[in-house]
Amino acid sequence: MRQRTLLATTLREAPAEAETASHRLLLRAGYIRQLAAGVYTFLPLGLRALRKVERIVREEMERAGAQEMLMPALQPAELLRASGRYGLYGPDLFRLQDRQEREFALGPTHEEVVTGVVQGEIRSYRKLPAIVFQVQSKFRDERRPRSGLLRTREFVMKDAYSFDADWDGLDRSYQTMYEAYHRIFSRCGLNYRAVEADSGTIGGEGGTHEFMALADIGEDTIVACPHCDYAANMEQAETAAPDAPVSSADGAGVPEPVKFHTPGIRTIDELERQLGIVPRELIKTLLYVADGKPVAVLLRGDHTGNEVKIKRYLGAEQLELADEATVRAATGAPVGYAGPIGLQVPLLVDRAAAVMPEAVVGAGEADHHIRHARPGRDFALAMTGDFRCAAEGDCCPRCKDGVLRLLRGIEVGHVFKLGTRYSGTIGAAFLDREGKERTVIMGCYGIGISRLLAAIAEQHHDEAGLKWPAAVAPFGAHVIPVSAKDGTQLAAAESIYRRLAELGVDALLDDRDERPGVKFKDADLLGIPVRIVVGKHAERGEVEVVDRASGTLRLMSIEAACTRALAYCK
Ligand code: 9G3
Repeated sequence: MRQRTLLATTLREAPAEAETASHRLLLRAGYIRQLAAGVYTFLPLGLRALRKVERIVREEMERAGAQEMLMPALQPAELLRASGRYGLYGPDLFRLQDRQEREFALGPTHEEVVTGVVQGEIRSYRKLPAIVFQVQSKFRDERRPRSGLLRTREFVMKDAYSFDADWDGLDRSYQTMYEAYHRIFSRCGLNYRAVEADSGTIGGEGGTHEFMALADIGEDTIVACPHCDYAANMEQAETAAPDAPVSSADGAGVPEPVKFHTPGIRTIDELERQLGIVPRELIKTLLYVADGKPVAVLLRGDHTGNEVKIKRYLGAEQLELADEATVRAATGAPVGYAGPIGLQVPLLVDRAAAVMPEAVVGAGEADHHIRHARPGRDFALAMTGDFRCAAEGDCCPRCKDGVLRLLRGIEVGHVFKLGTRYSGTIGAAFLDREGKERTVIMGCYGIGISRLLAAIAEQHHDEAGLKWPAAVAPFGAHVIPVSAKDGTQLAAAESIYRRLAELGVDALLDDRDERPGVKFKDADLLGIPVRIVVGKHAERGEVEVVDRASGTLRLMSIEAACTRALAYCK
């Protein structure tokens, strides 16, 4: 394409609200433009890159045996009601009415729709397994859209769904898709981890994995062991069972609990700064409300409560920290002084707290704490479990050798074993080889295509601009005549542009009447991986080949330069 016609103006700087690199650079380089909060236009450059990502996804989905289809964005509300999700997602769901005031939603995902469609097409075990996928816009009214394409209210998703006759079949489909995801993210040049995850609100009975692009601005925290391949989303990450209590079994050496005056000392930090009590010597008592009922969670002072684990243990739908009034009502003490001794609410004790020989705890009375509280002696250990977040430095719960590290990630893919969560409610059955009716076993597999493009940009840029991996770059090469006036350079650039087209390299020719500095600054912003600069050497039939990622520059013949550019596209 000729850059003179390209619909893309580069900006000297991005708007103030653009904090992340991909947001700033995709705007400055003319890839996207914001229409509304979390709603973006893909200009030609952005769409070309998006299409490159889609092509990789399609190729790997088809290689995995999935068939592409396309479902509507408009979904009748009664379909979402049938699966119980019309209310579940509340304000996140875009709702609208048609001219007869019939209720619809703009599809945030398509489990219900695809189950109904496939039910109509598959009646016999002979048609199973089946995997279908689509690449389509999804709509979710995010409370806080942000970071450009990383969190939008309309986005492009590849969503795939597998249908099997039994659980073994689902395991095979899941494994096939899991491996396809590895190929997709590798081909996109992404630095990513597949992590064990929590199935959250989607339901389903099986495992689930998330694919996380490593990035400091990532919203998710990953726990990873450098020694074995254990990696999990922080929400789900197990913690190693602590060593058994070291002190004598009956704690004979532990004195009776002693209350002491701690006026105005309400936080762990103040206990440490004013009384020298370190967090590891404490057991903190967190009050939660689970489905309306107060529960106390006891954790060692330096640990953090994991609400996904607590919720799962209690089988609770709703879980939130108790407010001040609830803490007072349940514990008789203000926040900061709640303690386990004599507390009349269920106690969930994290394993690491349960094995402490003794601890400082809140006294359940304003301005007082208690020393020498002993788990099991002074308060019950009826409900002990893993209720804490894994922490940097924990030993790996799998190999027990590695020391866990925390990484930040952007979720770009998520694969789920759904089981009969939708086929059971929407109804998708088949006749097995004995003619018996059975419910299909499903899996679902998502990739945020537009988010993936932004994640790649987050990992591939420098202060001058984007640095696309060749596989997703909007053009295969950038041909730049240095002088817009020099006939030799222009002619050489034109012939290179034509030669590249013959070789099948889709190039961008900077034919603009601009100063060299402007052309090079823009080329740095656009981030096309290889640049052929046609300068004064053109008289001798030589051009510069510049590698955008490394900055290396090499002088070579025009033919060699074209061959070199072709090599990038392989
Ligand atoms: C909704 C709304 C938001 C949602 C969902 C439904 C997330 C919802 C989870 C998934 C699960 C899988 C198929 C591809 C892979 C991911 N946010 N999820 O179901 F109504 Cl408003 O989308 N879907």
